[in-house]
Amino acid sequence: MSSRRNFLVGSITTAVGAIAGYWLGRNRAPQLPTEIESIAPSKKRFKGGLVISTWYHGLAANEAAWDIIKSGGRAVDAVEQGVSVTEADPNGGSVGIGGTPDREGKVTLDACIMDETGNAGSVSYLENILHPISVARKVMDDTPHVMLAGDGALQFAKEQGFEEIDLLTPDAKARWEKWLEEAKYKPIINIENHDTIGLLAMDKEGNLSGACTTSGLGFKMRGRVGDSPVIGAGLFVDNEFGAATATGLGEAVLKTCGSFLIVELMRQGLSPQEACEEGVRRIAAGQNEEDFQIGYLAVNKAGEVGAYAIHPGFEYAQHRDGNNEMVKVASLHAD
Ligand code: SD4
Repeated sequence: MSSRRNFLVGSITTAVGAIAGYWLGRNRAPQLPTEIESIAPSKKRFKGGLVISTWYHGLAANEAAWDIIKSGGRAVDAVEQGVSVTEADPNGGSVGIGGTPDREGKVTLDACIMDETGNAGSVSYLENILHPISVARKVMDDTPHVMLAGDGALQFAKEQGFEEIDLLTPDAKARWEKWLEEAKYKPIINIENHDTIGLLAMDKEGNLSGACTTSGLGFKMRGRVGDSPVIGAGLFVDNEFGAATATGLGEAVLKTCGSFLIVELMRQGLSPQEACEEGVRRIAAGQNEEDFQIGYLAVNKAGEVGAYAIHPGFEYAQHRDGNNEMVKVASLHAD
């Protein structure tokens, strides 16, 4: 009896194992070889120092970042200082003070930072703090966490000595009041809604870091968080291969893990330009991309830079070899 039961249990187990094995085998993606030549980090290493950042406000941000890089400082300090310039500029309209508010008239900020060790910190839905990037840096350096949100992020910021201030400038308030007249919620390509700063820097040790900070989509729903504070979406750094950042409609970047995808493509051997183009194509493949803008910016360890957008209009600022200048970016659609 007992041997019959053992036999039955054994047979059932074998049958279930065989079926599971069949299905697993059938559904499993082909195994990648454990060693892929293109995954070896490139031997070409750039050591001249380099700063790149999204949009025109990147010029001023790059200068502040370059001050740190040129004197031999760390890339992570450079990216924090760089984007702090944009956060403190009340005329920007999309980052820090002066940022466009949400539908309720509240300015809510998202920011993240990632260093050369793969460490990362982030805040989202943070109100009343001038420098969300520095709070994100504190989250990275002084807590065991990666991301703090909303009231908890504000509480942490205050505990760390950050002062609360009103971020809604008269200009931003006027934009909101104008918007309330029709209260239409439609992402607009390139203008008004899109001006996040994503800044990537390579220091003279050849180490990479990145920062990304924004007030997010103008007139967003209260509580809405975009891609910019999400590691792997708005920003990703892999110090062996490269770094990438995103600007534009965060939902599309979130759904494709945009910046991680681009860095991963560089890891697989693509150039920064090829990787950004593929990242944009990946978004365009699944969505109605005529209606919104995405811009990607990336750099690899060799110091090669790439950028690509869905629509014309995206540009980035590049500080290299003593020159800080704007570079226009090619796009998928000619418009
Ligand atoms: C967001 N990606 O919150 C941000 C907006 C942006 O340039 O990039 N603007 O979706």
